[in-house]
Amino acid sequence: MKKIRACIFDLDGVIIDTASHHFIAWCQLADEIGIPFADEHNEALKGLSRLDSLEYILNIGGMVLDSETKLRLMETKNAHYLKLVGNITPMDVLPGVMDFMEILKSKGIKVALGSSSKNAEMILRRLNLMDQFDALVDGNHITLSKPDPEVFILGAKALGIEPEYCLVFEDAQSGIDAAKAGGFPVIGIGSLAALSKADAVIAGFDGLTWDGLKALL
Ligand code: B16
Ligand code: MG
Repeated sequence: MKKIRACIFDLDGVIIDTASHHFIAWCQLADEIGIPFADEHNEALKGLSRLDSLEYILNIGGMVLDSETKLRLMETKNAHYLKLVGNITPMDVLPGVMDFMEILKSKGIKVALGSSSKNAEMILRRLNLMDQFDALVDGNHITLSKPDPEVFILGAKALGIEPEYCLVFEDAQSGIDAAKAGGFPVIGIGSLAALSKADAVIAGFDGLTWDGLKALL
């Protein structure tokens, strides 16, 4: 394993549990347009862009819509999502994330965000986390979404460090595939069953040390 010189964090489901807010918002939208959508689709949806997520749901219902209607539905989903995240505070940062970021700082490891979300900056501001990142790449900067590696490649470029030295943290299958496609080592955050293609899987950052991390790779 190459020496790790940078870490790239996904946002939703890694730094904060907004993956569940996205899922609830999509469930609300699916219900409004009469498409049955439940837990079994949660994993597949994680990490996909807003448009790819909508297409996934429309496909379940065998529904084909024009682009204007799709835009309207994406706005409705985002309004549901914004309502759900309206009350988040720095207390909602997942356990261990802040401590782990401090460890990275003390080791001189660069840190970037690699998120599909167009709401990423707003969420980071609410969490008071903007200062923790040397580079931010989100849904507003990319043309191809996960599982394409673009988001991580742009993150590595912004940090000036080659992918093989940038460790990605991801909670989504699409994100693990994206990291692998770009030549990044990747740690899955969540369950081994869902993220088996990662180099290692951990439940979260709580208690994670630098030596513990190295032992995983
Ligand atoms: P938005 P991540 C992703 O963020 C979410 O996992 C995914 O559920 C969401 O559809 C996507 O962002 C787009 O989000 O609608 O806010 O632009 O996990 O890549 O940080
Ligand atoms: Mg995620």
